[in-house]
This record gives sequence, C-alpha cells and structure tokens, in this order.
Amino acid sequence: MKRLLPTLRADQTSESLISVINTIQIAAKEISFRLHQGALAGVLGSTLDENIQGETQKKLDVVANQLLKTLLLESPNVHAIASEEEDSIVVSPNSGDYLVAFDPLDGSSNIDINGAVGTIFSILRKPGGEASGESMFLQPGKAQVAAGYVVYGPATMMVLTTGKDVRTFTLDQTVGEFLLTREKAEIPDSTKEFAINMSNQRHWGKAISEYIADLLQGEDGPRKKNFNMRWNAAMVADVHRIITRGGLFTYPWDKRNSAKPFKLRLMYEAAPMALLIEKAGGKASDGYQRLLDIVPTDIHQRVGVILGSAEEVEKCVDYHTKHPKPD
Ligand code: FBP
Repeated sequence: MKRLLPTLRADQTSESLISVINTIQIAAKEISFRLHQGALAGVLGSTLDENIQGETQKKLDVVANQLLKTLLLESPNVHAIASEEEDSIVVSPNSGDYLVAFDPLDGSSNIDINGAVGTIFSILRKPGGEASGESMFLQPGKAQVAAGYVVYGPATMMVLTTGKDVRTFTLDQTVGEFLLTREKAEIPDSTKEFAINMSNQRHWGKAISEYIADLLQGEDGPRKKNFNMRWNAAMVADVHRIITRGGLFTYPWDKRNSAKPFKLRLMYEAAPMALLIEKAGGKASDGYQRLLDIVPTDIHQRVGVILGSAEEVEKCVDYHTKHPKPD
C-alpha cells in the first residue's frame, strides 16, 4: 500500500510543502496515540484555563496544540502559525514559505465520552510584499495550497488535498504509517442525510428554519423524499461522513448572542473543510456566498456553514435567496 509521502511526491507536490504535511502527520500520530491511551495517559478532563474563544480548554486541546505548534515552528518551511488555542499568530524564527492555521482538536467535547475528534489544518503561502503579522493570514480559502483533517475515530485517518484530488490515508498502527486507502473521494450530488444541531432550532433564522421544516416533512412534503439526521458534535466526523457517502452539514446563524451569531471558525474549520468538499465535487457556502471566496478580517472570525452534496447545498442556498442575510 502506498505511504503518504511517496503519494505526495507522485502528485508532484513540492518538497517544502511535503515537509510541512510530514510535520503535521508526525504530530497527528502522537495525538492519536495519546487519545487511544485515554484515561491511562491521564489526558481526559479539562484544565482550569479558557482559550481566546472563551471555551474551557480540555487537557488534550493543550497537549495537541503544543505538539503541533512546537513541531511546526521548528520546521524550516513554516513562517508562522495560527491556532484555535492561541490568542494571536506565532511567527517562527525560520523564514519558511508557508503559513499553517489549525484547530488542534476539533470536537473536543467528545474526548471524555470516547467520541470521534479531529485535527483540522489549512496551509497558505506566505504573501510577498509588505504583508506582515496577522494580515499575512487574511487570505480567502481559495488561496489555500493544501488543506486536510485527521479524524481520530475507531481508525485514525487523514484526508487531504494539495489542490487536486482528495485522498484518504489510514494510520496502520502496526507500522506507524499513514497508508493510502482511497485515491479519490467523490461526494454524490444528492443525498437523504443532513446534519444540524436541532436543539438550536428556536434560535435559527427564517431561511434555515424553512429549509429544515421542509426536510422533516419527508415524502409528504415539498421535498418528496424522506431525510435522515446525524450529528456527531464534531465537525471533522460529520464532514468525514459526507466525504465518505454524501450528505449536508450546516451550522447556521442564530440569534442567541448578537455579538457571536456563528459557531464555526472560518480559517481553521470552515475554509479547509470547504476546499476538501469542493475538490471532492461538493459545494460550500455561508448561505449568501461561496465559503472559499470569503476574505477573512480576523484569524478567529466565525461564519455560517452549509456544505456537502452539491445539489442539496444549492437547494439550501435557494431558501436563503428568499430572506435577507440576518444582521
Ligand atoms: P471545537 O470543538 O473545536 O471548539 O469545534 C466546534 C465544534 O465542536 C464542532 O466541531 C462541532 O460541529 C460543533 O462545535 C458542535 O457544536 P454543538 O456543541 O452546538 O453541537
């Protein structure tokens, strides 16, 4: 079976980009090992600290962040990193060509219940010219040179694109290697499966409320087919299901907190997932704009997310054309 690095070489990926992806896989193997040790490694539970998002950090959030941050900042090819767990960007002593934004442990509320979690990463090129500091990172998702995630579930799998096909690798725990298990992911255009946190229904805007209401009427309703629902409470696991068999995932605007109407972060959750979804034949939108066209204004910016099977995303976006974008 083909290993990760030879596969990237066969894809004509540059050696400098391969080295950055290699650094991420090394960190992911260590995170996978710690997760599988669970309570035996004393990594369950929370710290007393909060991250810049105002979330209580899980012990493994901190461990995973430290692992990725340390290894990436040692890489000669990385210029700076941005992380969900870091208030601001961290510039490396090395003047590498790449910027890496990452969510070290997505879905961390699943750790203590032994549920699936993941690492999400986005790789950008350091811009030329005067750009420095945080502004270097404020590039639209379509500027990503690579994006991927590692899902730590029953198996540990890395799903990756370097701008071409979306490839899936599975960690062979016996040899400690990510081996190619799917050459080219292709998302079916239509689906009967959707993912949303239904418990937030009373807080949603009109567009998503009407879209979901029509889905729930099934074959007796305007959609003339029955839909099933799934929710992993970890975007990486919900997206992996869609990359594997199709579906629609959405975390929409809601009115609970006008200062923070969205949940998911653009740079290290929505944009990398949108690139994977589009390269696998699906679509990704915030309801009003292609997600990959959004130009970030802040590294921790949040956005509405609708992604998955192309026809179903188009259908959901249609409902948004009838309602103005909520403030
Ligand atoms: P983090 O765990 O990285 O903060 O990510 C946010 C997240 O866990 C997503 O992975 C997931 O889709 C969503 O929040 C779950 O939200 P909720 O708790 O509302 O179900």
